[in-house]
Amino acid sequence: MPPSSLRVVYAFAREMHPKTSDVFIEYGTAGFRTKANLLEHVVYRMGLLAVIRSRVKNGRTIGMMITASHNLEPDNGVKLVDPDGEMLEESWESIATTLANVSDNDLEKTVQEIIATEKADMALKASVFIGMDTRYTSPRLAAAAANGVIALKGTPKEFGIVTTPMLHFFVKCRNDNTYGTPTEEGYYEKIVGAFKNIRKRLPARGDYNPRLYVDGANGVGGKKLKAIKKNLTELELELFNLGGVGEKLNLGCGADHVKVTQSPPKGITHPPFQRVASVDGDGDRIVYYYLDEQQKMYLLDGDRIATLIASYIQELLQACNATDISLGIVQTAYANGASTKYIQETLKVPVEFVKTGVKHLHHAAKTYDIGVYFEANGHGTVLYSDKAKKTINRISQEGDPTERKAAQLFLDFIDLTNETVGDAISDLFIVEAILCARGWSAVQWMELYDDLPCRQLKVTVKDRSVIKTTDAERICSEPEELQLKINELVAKYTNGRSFARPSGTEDIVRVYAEAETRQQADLLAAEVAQAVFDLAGGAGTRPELPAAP
Ligand code: G16
Repeated sequence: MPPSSLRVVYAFAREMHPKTSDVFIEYGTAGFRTKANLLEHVVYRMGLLAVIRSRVKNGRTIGMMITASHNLEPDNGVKLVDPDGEMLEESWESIATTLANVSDNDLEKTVQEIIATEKADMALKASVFIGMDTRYTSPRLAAAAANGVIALKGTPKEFGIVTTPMLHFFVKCRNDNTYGTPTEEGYYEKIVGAFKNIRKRLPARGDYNPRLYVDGANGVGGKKLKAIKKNLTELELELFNLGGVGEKLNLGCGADHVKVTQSPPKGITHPPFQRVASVDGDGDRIVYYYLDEQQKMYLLDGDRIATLIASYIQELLQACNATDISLGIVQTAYANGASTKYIQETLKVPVEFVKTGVKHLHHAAKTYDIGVYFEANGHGTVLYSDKAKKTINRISQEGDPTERKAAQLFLDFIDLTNETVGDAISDLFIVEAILCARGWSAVQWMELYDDLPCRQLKVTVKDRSVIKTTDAERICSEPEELQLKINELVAKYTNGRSFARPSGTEDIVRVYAEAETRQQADLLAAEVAQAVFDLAGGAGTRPELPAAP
C-alpha cells in the first residue's frame, strides 16, 4: 500500500475514531474489555490489526468479536480470532495492547512498525469476519471494526448478532471447508444435525426427561436457541430470559451469576428437580442446576460437565476398542478439588492445570489425542486430534459390528462439538445427548461425586496489577506477605484451599476458597478477601466476615 493512501487511514482515524482517553487498556483474559464508551478507537485499531494479521497468515480469514460476554451491559469488548477459529496467538496480544494505547500521533508509525516486524505483505488480500453480541453499544463498535478493516483495504464480512462461538466456527469453516459451512445455517446444520442423528440412534430412555429449561441471560444464546427450537422435536426447550424490553443482559441471570452466587437466575420458576441450563451473555459458557423440594440448589458446573463428557468418551473408546487413543482433562485453579480427585482416582484420566482463560486450556488440551477442557465457570469443549478422528473413522468402517456402531455414534459426538472454543449451545446438546444415552436425570448426574463447598468473592483494589501469581494462579508471588497470610488462613481449615488472582476481564481481584463445610468455605473466602484488601491496596469498603450461624 503506498504511503499516501495510508495517510488517509490516519486522518480518518483521527477524525472518526479518535483516542479520547488516556486510560491504559490491556488485551486480557479474553481480549479488551472495559466501559463501552472507551472502546471505539481500540476497536478501529483492532480492525487495522486484523487486516495485518490476515496478511501475515497469507490472506486467511481472521475474526473479530464485539462482546464483553459475562460482564454487565455497560461494558463491551473486542477479541480477535485466529484462522483456525482459536483465540489470537499469545505473542500478538502485546502487539494489540501497544496498538490500542499509542496516541493518534503515533498510530501511523506503530502500524508501519508492526507491518515491518511481522513481515506482512500488504499487497495480499485480507479477510475479516465480524460478529457482535446484543449490547446496545455493539453496532457502533462493529462499524468501527469494519472501518478499520476497510482502511487497510481488507474485506470485512459482518455477521450481525451471533454468539461468540458461532463467529469462531465461521472463521474456522472459511479457512478449512472440511469443517463446515461458514454461515449460521451451516452451524445449525452441523451441531443440531449431529444431535438429531444421535437421538435417532439413542431414543430417550430411563430417567432421562427431554424437557429442559434454559436461562438465556437476556443475551444472544437464548435468541439462537429460540431459532433452533423451531425445528427441534428431540428436546423440549422452555426458554427464559430472552432479553425482552427492560431486561438487562447478565443482570441477576446467566451462567456467571448462577455459578458465582450459587443461586438460581431471576425470571424462572420451575418444578423441583427440573434440569435448568444457564448460558452466559454471548453464549460461550453453560452451567446446569436443579432445585429440590426445599429449594436447595444443586449446581452442575463446568467441572461436572467435563467429568460427564470425559467419562462418556472413555465408554465410547472402550466400546470402539480404540485403546491407543490418549484422553486428558485440563482444569484451572477454580476446579473443585472433589472433581479433580474424581478424575484422578475414579476415571484415572490425567489432569493438567493451567491459568484462567480458555486460550490456555485449549493449548494444553491439544497435547492429548482427545483433550477435554473446562473452566469451572462452564467454559470449555473437547478437542479431537487428527489421529483420534482417523482412528474412530477407520473403526466405523472396519471394526466388528459392535465397534462400528460405537464408532458411528462417536463420529456424531465429534460433529456435535464446536472444537474452536467453548460453546454453550454445542455443550448443551452434548450434555443432553449423554444424559439421554445413559437414561439419567440430573440427580443421577449429580451423584457421580460430592463437591467440596466453595465460595467466590470479588475484592476491589486500587490497582489489581500489584497481585502477581504463579503455579497456574494457585500461588500469589506478589505481594509476598499476601501468600504467607493465605497459607496461614488455609491451615486452619480441613480440606481448605484458597487463592486470589487479578481478573483479566473486570477491574477486580477474584478470591476462591473451598473447605469441608459451607460455613468454613464462606469464612475462609471472606478472610482471604480481607487479606487481599489489607495487603494489596483495597479500595472502598473492606469485605466483611459472614455473620456467625
Ligand atoms: C472470559 C474467559 C474465560 C474466563 C472468564 C473470567 O469468559 O473467556 O476463560 O474464565 O473470562 O476471566 P477473569 O477471571 O480473568 O475475569 P467470558 O465468558 O467472559 O468470555
